[in-house]
Amino acid sequence: MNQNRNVNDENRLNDTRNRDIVVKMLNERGVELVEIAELTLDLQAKYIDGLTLEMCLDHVERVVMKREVQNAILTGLELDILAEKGHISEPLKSMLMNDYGLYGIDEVLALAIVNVYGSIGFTNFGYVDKLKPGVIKKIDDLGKEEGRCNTFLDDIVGAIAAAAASSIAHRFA
Ligand SMILES: [Ca+2]
Repeated sequence: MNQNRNVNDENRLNDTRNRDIVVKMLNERGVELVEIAELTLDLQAKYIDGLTLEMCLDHVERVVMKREVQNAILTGLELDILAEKGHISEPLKSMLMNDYGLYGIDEVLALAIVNVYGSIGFTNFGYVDKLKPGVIKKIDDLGKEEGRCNTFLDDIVGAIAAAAASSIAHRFA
């Protein structure tokens, strides 16, 4: 019993520490959590009266506390960064640097985030991926700059927004 409690405490500490790491990584890649919350508000405002940006930010915070989400962020952003540094071999290097349309693994990785709140998340993610609202457009434009790779970042940010929207939907269901 005691040992289980220690393991749980330790896991919680790790999640909090990794939360700080992934938020810092997102910031360094040019994304603030509040910009993700704006996407979430966009997705959910029409369904929930009186939904505020603060409430959306609160749910974005919950999403980035989840280990599956943290692992997907760590992996995806690391690949973008390694591609920029030239530390990835061909043919993957060119696919990542040119955001090759048929690569598809950026979306697959993002599904690990969307999955956390079940099937509602898929619809929201599809919507964000198609319309490219707000910060997603900014990320895509930045990614087209020479030497810059945002192949994973756009999908990860869209997926966090979609997962937060699903978390809100579950809360108000
Ligand atoms: Ca992408």
